[in-house]
Amino acid sequence: MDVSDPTVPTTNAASRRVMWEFSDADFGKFTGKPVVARMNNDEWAVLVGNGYNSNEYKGFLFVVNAITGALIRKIDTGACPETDDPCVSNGLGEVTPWDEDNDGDVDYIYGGDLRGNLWRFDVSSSTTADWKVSFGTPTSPLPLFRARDASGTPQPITSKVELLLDPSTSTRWVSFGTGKFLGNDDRTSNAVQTWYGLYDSYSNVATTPVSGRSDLAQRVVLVETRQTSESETENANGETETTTTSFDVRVISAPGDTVGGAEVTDADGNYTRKGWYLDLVPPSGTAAGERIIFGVQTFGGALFATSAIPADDPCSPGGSGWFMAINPYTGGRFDSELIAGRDQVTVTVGESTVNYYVSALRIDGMPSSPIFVRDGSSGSGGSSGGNQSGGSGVGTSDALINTSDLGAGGSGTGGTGGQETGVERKCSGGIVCPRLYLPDRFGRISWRELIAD
Ligand SMILES: [Ca+2]
Ligand SMILES: [Ca+2]
Repeated sequence: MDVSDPTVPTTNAASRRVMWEFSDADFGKFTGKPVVARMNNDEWAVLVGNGYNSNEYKGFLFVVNAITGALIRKIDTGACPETDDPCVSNGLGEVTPWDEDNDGDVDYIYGGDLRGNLWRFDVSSSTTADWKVSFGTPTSPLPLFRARDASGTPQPITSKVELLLDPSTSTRWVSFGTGKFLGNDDRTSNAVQTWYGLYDSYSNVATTPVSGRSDLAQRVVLVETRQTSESETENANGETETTTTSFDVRVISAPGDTVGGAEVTDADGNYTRKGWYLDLVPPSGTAAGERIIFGVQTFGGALFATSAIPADDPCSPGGSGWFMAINPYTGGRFDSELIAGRDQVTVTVGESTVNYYVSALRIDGMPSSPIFVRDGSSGSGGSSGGNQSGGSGVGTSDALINTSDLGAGGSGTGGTGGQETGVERKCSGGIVCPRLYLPDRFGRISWRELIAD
């Protein structure tokens, strides 16, 4: 639609606004957001996965001219990319673009499908006919990776894939979670779902470069426990009242741990694994239906995800989930107080005890995607100059996370800690705001000089 003029035409508003309409037999039901980006053929395009329940039940990437609505390219990922018997309903979800050479146009596009395939599309050529799936052959394309649980069952990827660059190695990483919440059966599914992080520096590979979880370092939820905080306030009569607030927290393993501690790199920093994975299962080992359906996000050098655990009752909108924060390049916990105000968790390792910072907070009501808001008024040191001062500080900045609550039944986790204690505060409308201490990477982190010649 052309929305460049904000006044609504008095007549024929729709036809004067709508520039084009595109449909295709291989379009299904979209659940993600379309992406508008500039392509290597010098055209602006809309990028979409074909969604679910399309005619052929296959996964396609569509590249449509954003100005005219003409189809530029439709890339078929194949009905059953690997031996997949029986071949069942598939479809490509929301896609994420990547500009590899920093010239402003898209070179790779990533997306996941219902059968656990993580696809990378190569659109780096200026010739659209050359755009294709990066791996395998055009007639027999292969994914970058196929997400499967420990028993080999494919894990659906229905949420956004996050892409990021490791600043210490300049290696591109891709992270995503698995699980779906689309059909009636999904509510009661206790299938094990997983959060993955893979590096991707592959070119000219004819096969699937990451063959399975044996290529990856395993992380686990080491501890899940309840912490109780007491805060004292004075009431109107001048009496001191004690409020008790409980938080469920998690500690996630990290490289070097006895359990879930496999290294991703050797002592020289060379990769010994192709990434990491974290099964969304509590330490008891009993899966509770936890899944990632709102994608993964980076912010301030950390990787975040919310997971959802639907309530069994189809008449209840409630459920719960976890807000989790880990190191993008190891999948492990941070050895710093990232989530503010939570006590450390003491764990017995062999004959000694170790204190770990928490990696996750439980949220009542299934949390949707977090929204990160920098709270400049209460920085805890390090970030002196706001937006223009450059990103070289080693201090920390406070950030608040708004995790809006999907379930009407949930009332937010605790949430009464109050802003003044820096723990967590309850926003209006059932929104939970954990407070973070993040590495200071909010300022200018790179620059580019533009010269007109
Ligand atoms: Ca280019
Ligand atoms: Ca480019």
